[in-house]
Amino acid sequence: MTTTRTTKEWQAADAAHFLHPFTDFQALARKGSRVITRADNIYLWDSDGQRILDAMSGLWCVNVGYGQQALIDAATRQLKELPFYNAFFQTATPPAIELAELLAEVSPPGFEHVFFSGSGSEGNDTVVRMVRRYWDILGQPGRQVIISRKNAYHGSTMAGASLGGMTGMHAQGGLPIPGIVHIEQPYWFENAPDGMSRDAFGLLAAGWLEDKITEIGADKVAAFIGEPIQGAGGVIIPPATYWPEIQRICDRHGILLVSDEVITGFGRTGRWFGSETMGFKPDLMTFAKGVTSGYIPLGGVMVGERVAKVLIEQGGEFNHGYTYSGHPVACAVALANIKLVRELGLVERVREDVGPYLAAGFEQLQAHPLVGEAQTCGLMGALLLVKDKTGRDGRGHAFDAALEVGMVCRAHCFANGLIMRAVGDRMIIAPPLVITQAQIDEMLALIRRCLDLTWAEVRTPTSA
Ligand code: PXG
Repeated sequence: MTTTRTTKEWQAADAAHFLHPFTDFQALARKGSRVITRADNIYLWDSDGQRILDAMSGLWCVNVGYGQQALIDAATRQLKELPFYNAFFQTATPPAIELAELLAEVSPPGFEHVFFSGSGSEGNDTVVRMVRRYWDILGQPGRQVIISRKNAYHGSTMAGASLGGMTGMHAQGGLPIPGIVHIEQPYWFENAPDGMSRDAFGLLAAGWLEDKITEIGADKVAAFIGEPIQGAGGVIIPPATYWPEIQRICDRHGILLVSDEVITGFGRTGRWFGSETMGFKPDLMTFAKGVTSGYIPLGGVMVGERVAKVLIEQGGEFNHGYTYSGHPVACAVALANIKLVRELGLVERVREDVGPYLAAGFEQLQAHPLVGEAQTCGLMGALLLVKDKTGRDGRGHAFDAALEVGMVCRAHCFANGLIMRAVGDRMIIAPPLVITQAQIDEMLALIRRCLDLTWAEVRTPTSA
């Protein structure tokens, strides 16, 4: 049980003992953490009693919203029945077996097997181990290199951060580890040459993968990994031509294709998995977050037929696994969560109802003087804040990064009871999939107010 304290008391204890992730510890200690004490549906409350609309689903994970009794009951029942047993030494527990079965059911055809981890980062560590082992078993141990993309996010373990393309992370700790290389991302605003359509740019950007394969030699490349839509990188939605072309390139060179579905899995884009929305068929899919709606940690890798067959039939022992691979309480919560997603029809709802409704709302925001690009896919969305909207084929020009316009906007969001993330000058949202049309209206009104406040603060005489 936690005690009841004032905000100041929480902040003092927090600063004294708790090292937060991705945080300048001293700066936070000066300012004091925002302490979240409870939540319901799509709303949070902080220790001062302020209500906040959570347009980020916690951290891209609380897909069914807060306070779902079915998940709470599933955890309670399982904690009483069997709080832990492992899956090593030829044992298993009923929730892990049933979840493996259900995951195979909701995954695209050809995914009949799963390897469980405790998080998305661990899932991607498993991916690295598994793809290298795959080529090893096939007698091609030279195929070691995994190609990823700049600005990708694949986690914060040594392998996860190496697969990721965040320069700030690589700068700390001697990363990436050997055998991981990066190509440019399919970000039209930054990377498309002038005069090029989005679709033509999608093909150009996919071609960078083929260039890299040629440079390294296909016989050295194990796999390509990508998020169907880059999440932490700023909700970068690639042109429709991009992923099918990536698929063709991987097929042509026999390279494994890995879809990191940690954010895009379990309905976020209007299909069960983002690779289905983006039109490609991966060999492996990493998942976490939405599998339990974040109520309890769980991750893993869906293993497609091509890899599963080799691992199972020719592999012998795979020397890899975690204490919490298939944790029974986490698996019980995931089972309840996936059943609830089905019962509430959330995947179809995102595709046919709230997704299109959000898209229409974002289209109207496009007219705001600050908004250069407003894009959504399902219930992921990004607003790019720009200095002006003319030139460069209508893309306009970015603000000077030193102005930190995204952070200005984020501060207005916090002050107005809205959680929206800033990635550079991209303002991003990923609200719970249970959000209603009326709640989307409420969220859009808050966003508009915060854009107006930001505009009033940053507009200059030269701004259009
Ligand atoms: N893959 C992807 C695509 C992710 O988004 C991970 C792997 C790692 O998952 P774990 O469970 O190990 O954290 C993630 C996590 C942000 C932010 O700032 C995003 C994530 C994590 C922390 C912050 O948007 N995504």
